[in-house]
Amino acid sequence: MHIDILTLFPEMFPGYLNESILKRAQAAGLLQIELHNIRDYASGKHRVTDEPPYGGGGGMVLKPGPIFSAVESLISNRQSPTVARLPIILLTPQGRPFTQKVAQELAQHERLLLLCGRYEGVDERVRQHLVTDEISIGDFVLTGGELAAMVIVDAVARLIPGVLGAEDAAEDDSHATGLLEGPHYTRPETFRSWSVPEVLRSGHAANIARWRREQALRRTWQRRPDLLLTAELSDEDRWFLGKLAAGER
Ligand code: 6GU
Repeated sequence: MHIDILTLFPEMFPGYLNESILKRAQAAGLLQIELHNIRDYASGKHRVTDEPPYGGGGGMVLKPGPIFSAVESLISNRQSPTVARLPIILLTPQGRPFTQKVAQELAQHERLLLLCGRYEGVDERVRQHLVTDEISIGDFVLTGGELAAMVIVDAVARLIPGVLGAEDAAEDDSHATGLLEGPHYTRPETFRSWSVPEVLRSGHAANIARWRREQALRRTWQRRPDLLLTAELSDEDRWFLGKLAAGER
């Protein structure tokens, strides 16, 4: 997958993107990230990228010119099928909420373009005539879209086949199954008198799988009961939730 990121602050990115799994994904050729400074596409001696809003009211608004120029220089070949369906995504608190489902949807594309908003906002003509999608990472306000872009790159990249060690490692993730994940344990067997649950040391695969499922159901019921309304649940799951609700488990 190829991801172009347009930002006024490209230097915010390399520290995060060039470590760990994302570093390995890029080295393996599974992920290419290209950073583009919007200022490089601004005209005039001072390369101005933002101006006060028409009508007054303080703050600064990103000008349309540099953003259109930057995007158009990246997608000059509009005939290519990849470019025709290329998502051009504005990161903004007014966007649609980012979820694991949206990450899975974006992971299907060969290429993405992420446009980081800044200051008070972006000229409305960018929204109306350039971007194809707007995404927010939650109900809070950041100083700009850069952190949101990194969040999206991270969540999407780990869904690309081959990026995680075991191919199915993303399948049991919290949210991927519609439930939160249950607890994990590693060595030592007893730490400060606290022991690992017996079932995990039993070697009985079916019992372990059932225990993990029940722990995931329990944790979701305790912390995010809203998720149970849309999760895929078996009859056995519903029986267990019934016991939980009755205070019997
Ligand atoms: Cl995408 N941008 C900004 N500036 N703030 C946010 C956000 C995005 N998502 C949540 N808050």
